[in-house]
Amino acid sequence: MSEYTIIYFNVRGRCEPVRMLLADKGLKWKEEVVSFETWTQGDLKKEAVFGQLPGFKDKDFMMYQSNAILRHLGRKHGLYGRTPEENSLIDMMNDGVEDLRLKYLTLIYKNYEDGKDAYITNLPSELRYFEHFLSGNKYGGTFLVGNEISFADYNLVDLLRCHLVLSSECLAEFPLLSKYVSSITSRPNLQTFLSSDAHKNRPINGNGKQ
Ligand code: 0HH
Repeated sequence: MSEYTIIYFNVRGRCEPVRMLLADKGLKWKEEVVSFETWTQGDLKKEAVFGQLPGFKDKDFMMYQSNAILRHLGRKHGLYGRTPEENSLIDMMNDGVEDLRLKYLTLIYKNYEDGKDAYITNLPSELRYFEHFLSGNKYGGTFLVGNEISFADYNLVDLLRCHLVLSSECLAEFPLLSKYVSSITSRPNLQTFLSSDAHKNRPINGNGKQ
């Protein structure tokens, strides 16, 4: 029986990095897919700590907030660095991913038609920070921090893959980020998950824009 359950809408959204982490570690999970009707008519919204999903169950422990879920799994499965400094750098990079994700989600849900061209034009100035940080990794930049994968890597790779759908050439001028995405997505378990129908058929966002 799987110990984990993801409670979320039928989107990749804020849960695909969690799914990527679980799949890469060979862990099983259940999906409780929440429909628009269930969400708007039932009690789930009232029960959710901040009135939003995703929710996540670890046996009978229930929690919310996608980045807290990533950290929870990071702590449990050795995906949070080896030293306090590595822990903090992983937190720092995950916060940077969240900043970019919020900009991406604002474009998708609030300003897609009017804002897409300007967003893509400005994107190199956002991605440059990640390229630069990878270039400083003394182990060669296979991972953001140190020489092991962390929860922040799944989060960044997912967000970069969303951006590649938005603008297929967006990594062309970033050799390290390009290599980073292809090396992480070639990890056998992750590659299997990313080529599964479960992943491919799940919409990226909830409004059909991508
Ligand atoms: N800080 C939170 C986190 O990281 C933010 C969660 C959040 O924004 O976990 N949740 C949104 C759904 S994520 C939410 O609960 C965006 C995907 C939208 C998919 C379509 C949703 C259709 C459902 C009506 N939104 C619902 C709400 O706020 O009532």
